Amino acid sequence: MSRNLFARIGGTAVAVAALSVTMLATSASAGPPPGEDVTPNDVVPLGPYCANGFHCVFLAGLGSARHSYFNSDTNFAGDTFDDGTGVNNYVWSASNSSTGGYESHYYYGANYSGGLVFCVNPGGEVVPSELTDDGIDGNGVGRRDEASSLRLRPGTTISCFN
Ligand SMILES: [Ca+2]
Ligand SMILES: [Ca+2]
Repeated sequence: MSRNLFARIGGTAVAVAALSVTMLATSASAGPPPGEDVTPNDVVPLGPYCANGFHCVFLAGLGSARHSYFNSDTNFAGDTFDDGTGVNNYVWSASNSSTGGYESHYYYGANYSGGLVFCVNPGGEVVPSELTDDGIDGNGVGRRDEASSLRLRPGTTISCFN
């Protein structure tokens, strides 16, 4: 059983609460019709729990222990969440607050090797329930506890989490 089980359960509860808020906010502001002028906030929506311009990863659910990347990062080894836990092969969720239109692409290995674990569009997020997990960290199977590097990519045709 994970040594972070309790932290992760707490994070999941926060994530569920955040999702409810997000859904309410979304239904209350469906956005302007096509062709209508939009405000800057509509043009560059932020991802949840992630500061303007950053690409964020979390130990458990969104809003749990976090590490914020401003640029691509070739190796998560040695990086830590804000509770001190290591990031490498320990990411359960992610959020993208890029202001330059960059997608967050996470790879199984260092230096963007080993294939794509998942990617997140600007203003988007992925929560733990959307990612599979075989229970073994860093073995290249499943999508939780697998990310080891992050590459920022300008808009691609790859389908990413929104
Ligand atoms: Ca690093
Ligand atoms: Ca695994």
